[in-house]
Amino acid sequence: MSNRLKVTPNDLSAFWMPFTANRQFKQAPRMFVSAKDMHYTTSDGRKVLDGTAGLWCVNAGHCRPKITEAIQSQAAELDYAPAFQMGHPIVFELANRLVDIAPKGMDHVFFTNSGSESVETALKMAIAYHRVKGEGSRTRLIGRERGYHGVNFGGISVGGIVTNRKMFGTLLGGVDHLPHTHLPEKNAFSKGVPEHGAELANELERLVTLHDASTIAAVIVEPVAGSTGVILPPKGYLQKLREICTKHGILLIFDEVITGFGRLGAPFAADYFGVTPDIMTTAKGVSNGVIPMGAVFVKKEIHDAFMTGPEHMIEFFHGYTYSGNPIACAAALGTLDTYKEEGLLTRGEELAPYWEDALHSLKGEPHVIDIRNIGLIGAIELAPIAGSPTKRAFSAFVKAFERGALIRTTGDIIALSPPLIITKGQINELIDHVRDVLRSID
Ligand code: PXG
Ligand code: PLP
Repeated sequence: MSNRLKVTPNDLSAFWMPFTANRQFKQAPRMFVSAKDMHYTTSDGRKVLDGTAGLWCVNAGHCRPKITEAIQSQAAELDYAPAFQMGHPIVFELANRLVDIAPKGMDHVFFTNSGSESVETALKMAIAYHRVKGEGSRTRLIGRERGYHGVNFGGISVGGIVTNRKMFGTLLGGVDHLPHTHLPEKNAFSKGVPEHGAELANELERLVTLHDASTIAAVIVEPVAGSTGVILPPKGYLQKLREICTKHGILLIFDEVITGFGRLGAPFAADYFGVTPDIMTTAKGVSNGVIPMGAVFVKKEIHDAFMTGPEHMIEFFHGYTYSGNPIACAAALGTLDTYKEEGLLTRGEELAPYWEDALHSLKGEPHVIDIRNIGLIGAIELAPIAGSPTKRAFSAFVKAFERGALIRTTGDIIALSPPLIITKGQINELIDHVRDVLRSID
């Protein structure tokens, strides 16, 4: 074992870990040291089946050769080029390749380095768009309860997860929220999109009546809410939101950071649901999670609205040092090649029925109060331990890791989202691990 694989607890203190119970982790660390395809290897040499594609990002599986080679050769050829007022060829190539697979009409791409940055970019674009169109009073942003849009100030303001908001002061002003669409009393154990709740989209009409359309810039929603525990849009809900936005001149932003790049069995959720937003935020799967990258897709009308004024002037005062970083672009091109060769952006469609049956076979196991699924996403909601919310799911997570499966938990919900290369045999294996874990926890 190399030196860097040997860690003692004293070595762990300097790194303040993100979204982690630091003190608990550092007493009993869980470490991965390598990965290949569907599996990680732990620091004590065990193989762990990846049931979550890392953090919903490693859609093509781990250490895929096309991606590794693309990064290696790009690093040796052009490591960095300034992102502002300069270019390099592969960022243009990548933008074109992305537009080729994007929903029709989304003709332009703005690069970021994460989902959180994609969200900030989209919100700023929406507000600035109305201003360049002469409607500068449209500044209000509408999010949704239980929404997750990353961790920056715009994202937590439109987001609806109280733990991510309450510590951070007054957030952005001029934000309102739609109700979430989680209706377990009507929709528990639905297979795929639930029947009940489309009328919740009409709440947007209520907000328009309250604030007036002339003050509202955009509505941002996850087509399928991931981070908050997999909440699906009721049948017809997204279509209704689209209609109401169009009627009132409000931009519709789909946050496809999780749903983008094949997760639902179609390239994007916009394709899956047949609803095209005005702006679409992505990250994660765009570069298989290997190098940080995000991409915001924009309709032609929005992009073109900025392309006025003197030609020597910057049109949109926004961008990141690493927007379109050459190595991230190489990783993304290697990722798109891998998706294409292996048909991964639509593979979930074939596997979804098998996935659905496997997941719903957990109905009736201890603690299970709901099961939800769509594409290659699954959620198993557990009854919380009275007085100790999240504890039951967390012990399921630790037990699963010990048994050889990586699952993800949020609240008392187990969320599953394996790499899109998963086999039927591995689906069985993953679900069997979860079943055994449910039978073994308190
Ligand atoms: N929007 C959505 C819809 C997301 O799911 C972000 C924005 C932020 O992306 P970055 O790259 O800034 O993290 C996300 C990220 C989980 C989990 O286990 C989910 C995310 C990230 C980490 C963990 O649910 N979603
Ligand atoms: N902070 C300082 C002091 C900077 O100079 C910059 C960029 O030049 C930033 C923050 C923003 O960094 P980034 O472009 O990587 O988001």
